[in-house]
Amino acid sequence: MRTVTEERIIPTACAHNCGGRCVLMAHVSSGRIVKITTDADPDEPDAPQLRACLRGRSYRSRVYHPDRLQHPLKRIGRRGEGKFVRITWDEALSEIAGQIRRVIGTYGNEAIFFPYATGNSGRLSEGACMRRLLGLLGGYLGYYNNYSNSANTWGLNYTFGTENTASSREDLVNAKLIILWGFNPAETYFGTNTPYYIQRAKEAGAKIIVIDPRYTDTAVAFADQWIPIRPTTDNALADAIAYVLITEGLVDQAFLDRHALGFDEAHLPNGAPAGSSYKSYVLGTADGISKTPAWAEAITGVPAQTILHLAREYGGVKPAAIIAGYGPQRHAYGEQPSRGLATLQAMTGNIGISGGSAGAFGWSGYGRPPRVGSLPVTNPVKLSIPAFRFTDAIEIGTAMTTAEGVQGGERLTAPVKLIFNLAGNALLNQHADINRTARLLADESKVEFIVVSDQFLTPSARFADIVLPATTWFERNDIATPWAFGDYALFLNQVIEPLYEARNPYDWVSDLAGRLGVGDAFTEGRSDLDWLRSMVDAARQAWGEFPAFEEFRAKGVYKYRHPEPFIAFQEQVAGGKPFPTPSGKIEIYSPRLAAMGRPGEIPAIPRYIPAWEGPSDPLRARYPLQCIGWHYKRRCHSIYDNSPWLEEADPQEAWLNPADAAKRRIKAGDRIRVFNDRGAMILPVRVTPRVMPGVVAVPQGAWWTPDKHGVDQRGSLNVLTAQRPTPLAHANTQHTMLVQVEVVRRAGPAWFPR
Ligand SMILES: Nc1nc2c(c(=O)[nH]1)N[C@H]1C(S)=C(S)[C@@H](COP(=O)(O)OP(=O)(O)OC[C@H]3O[C@@H](n4cnc5c(=O)[nH]c(N)nc54)[C@H](O)[C@@H]3O)O[C@H]1N2
Ligand SMILES: Nc1nc2c(c(=O)[nH]1)N[C@H]1C(S)=C(S)[C@@H](COP(=O)(O)OP(=O)(O)OC[C@H]3O[C@@H](n4cnc5c(=O)[nH]c(N)nc54)[C@H](O)[C@@H]3O)O[C@H]1N2
Ligand code: SF4
Ligand SMILES: [Mo]
Repeated sequence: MRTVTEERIIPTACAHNCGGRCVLMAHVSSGRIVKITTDADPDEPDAPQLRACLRGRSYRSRVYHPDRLQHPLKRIGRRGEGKFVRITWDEALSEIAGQIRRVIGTYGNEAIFFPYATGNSGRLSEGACMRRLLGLLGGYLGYYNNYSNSANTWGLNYTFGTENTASSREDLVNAKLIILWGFNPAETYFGTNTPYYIQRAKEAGAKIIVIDPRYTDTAVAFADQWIPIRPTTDNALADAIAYVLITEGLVDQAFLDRHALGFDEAHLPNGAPAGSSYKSYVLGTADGISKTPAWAEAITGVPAQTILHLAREYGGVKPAAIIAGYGPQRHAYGEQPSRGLATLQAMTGNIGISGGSAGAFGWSGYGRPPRVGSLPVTNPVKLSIPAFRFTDAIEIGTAMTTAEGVQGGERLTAPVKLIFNLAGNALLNQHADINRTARLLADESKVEFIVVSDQFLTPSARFADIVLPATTWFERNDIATPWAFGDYALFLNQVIEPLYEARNPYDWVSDLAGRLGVGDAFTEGRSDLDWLRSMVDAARQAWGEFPAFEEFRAKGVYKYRHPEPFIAFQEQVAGGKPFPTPSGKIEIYSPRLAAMGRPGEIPAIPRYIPAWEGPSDPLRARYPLQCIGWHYKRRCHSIYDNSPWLEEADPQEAWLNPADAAKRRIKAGDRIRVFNDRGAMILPVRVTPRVMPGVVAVPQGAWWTPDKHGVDQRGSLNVLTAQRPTPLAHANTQHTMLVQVEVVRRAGPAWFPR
């Protein structure tokens, strides 16, 4: 007779780095997760349910995936070849301890690096624990920036004096017009429930316009109008909108006079040359070119009439919000859209008011609520590099200087020799120019040792010397909080015992710390639960209503409630407080940027700069199509690429306009080769008018799967992207590339890696 064990329901969470974080309820029977459900609390306007999406709901398919890493591995073949043998944790940790001692002894702590990695956003993640340990051992080479929005944050800092420029989402309902500019929250969320707030605004009567080369899911769900635009040309559209606002008297001059620097000649700072204001640039006083809608049409592909109507609409309705995603800034000169859209917001006086907007949709936090703290880490090494330039640090080592973005010193004092790639796939797959990165990593005379912790043998893990099998959220306790917008905290309860030989980060790093003689300093005599308890105690000190540890744990979620929406820069605009820039104004003209003396790439005012590999690059003779990526609903970056459930829901395919397909005799259902000088990939095509002519769009995050000729067989976008950073922020430009596309009629190579 079959015994039926009672089903228990344990609160835990999905903490993928999609910007959201959602409630998961794990149903367990006989020690096995049999079902996942989600938030069943009442859905209240000031505390909406945190319902999981398809990805989170299929987390069970990750936990019990047949390819889960089961035990530690040690490389035996050439690096990157993917040949490993099974070893014990004891062997793995003594090898790692030995490598840490050797590298610190030979090269110094500055030779140890952690690439960007967002796979585990818990408070006790592998990255948090290992940074704490290495801090106790003298430190490691740090990084600044991220892969998400660094061109944007630099642009915002130079304009507003801070990157925390966003109002809270509850305020969207007060906007009469919302322009979603390269923003696709129906797929990317940017915080659980962002589409819900847009829906509320729509129901309250807001008109919604989407500006994107693709007719996105967001456009399908919400848009009254879709304006397709050529990638990299957003500033030309912004400049032409500004032209119409100026010439038709739609500028809020009183706002600019009070709050802005350098919009017009009368408000230029001392020392700025005559003719250098934004208005002079737009009207063509300085260069003889008026930035008219007709001028912008030729660049952007947006008809002049459409631009005229858009400008009249944005200048004629108040309050109106421009909500930009990060798509427009993950490009060559990505700092410019950040500053250009801020200038339009200032020109219409939509900053600091309810229903308006400032800057792009930020996630760095708008100052509320007090967040749950993290594991204390102190890094004695002060040197750091831009996150996106770690392969440059590998390639040129101590020749890397402030010119390549080194901070905290003039130059690197050691080459990168030991890498800890923990819960990340940006060692290879998510970083630009995979073929170049693979060549650099394969060279054992450069990086001497690579440790990877993951749940799967990802393309990055294949380049490891030691692979450590990681637990999933369901196998450990932790706390997670979302990007800025979600006013809540989640407790992830352990649901099942760790599978196979997978170990929790706090557990194996404590073990490693012991081997390196700093066990007590690392743990301070505390268990993982003790640390989580101390974080909750501190959160309670700062926010009296935060529940006690056991109560929080039992419930699994705490939702903060706020009586009013947060309006960014209200204190400055209504209260007369200065903006946190050196001049106290919104710096449309930035004296700090002017002082850099590189006006061609880093202008003092925002402006359209034709991109490398953009629509006017002569390289288009060989590679005529602009290729962009996007963050796809069926994956979180590369996570779930190996999930058959999600592949069935949303396959990996390239979008191509019917006109471009017809020119190349490509039909629906064909397989196509997408290629440029850096690489080639083969994947199925979706012939669709949902992408504008001249653009091919490939969802980013597929696992690199090269055949023996180096041609990727999966559609892993970074075989085509370039390791070329933006000029100011040193940020990634992974949406900027030119390609050619052809149909694949038969198997066989057409491309070889350099
Ligand atoms: N499902 C899912 N959600 C995610 C993630 C994920 O991997 N999967 N990742 C999360 C992370 S870490 C991040 S940083 C964010 C990323 O969020 P974003 O960077 O905003 O997302 P993208 O999809 O790259 O770009 C947004 C839109 O910009 C468009 N776009 C591209 N180039 C241009 C351009 O030149 N001009 C204009 N106007 N539009 C352009 C794209 O077609 C896309 O629809 O998403 C987060 N959310
Ligand atoms: N072409 C192109 N490339 C891009 C982007 C783009 O738009 N276009 N976007 C960029 C952006 S915005 C970002 S944020 C980066 C993201 O880059 P990454 O942070 O590297 O993203 P993921 O692919 O999600 O890698 C996370 C890894 O962690 C593993 N993992 C998950 N949970 C755990 C855990 O609990 N423990 C351990 N040890 N491992 C775990 C997963 O299996 C996965 O391999 O990608 C960037 N790359
Ligand atoms: S992937 Fe993001 S939106 Fe989906 S369940 Fe997880 S945290 Fe929520
Ligand atoms: Mo990101």
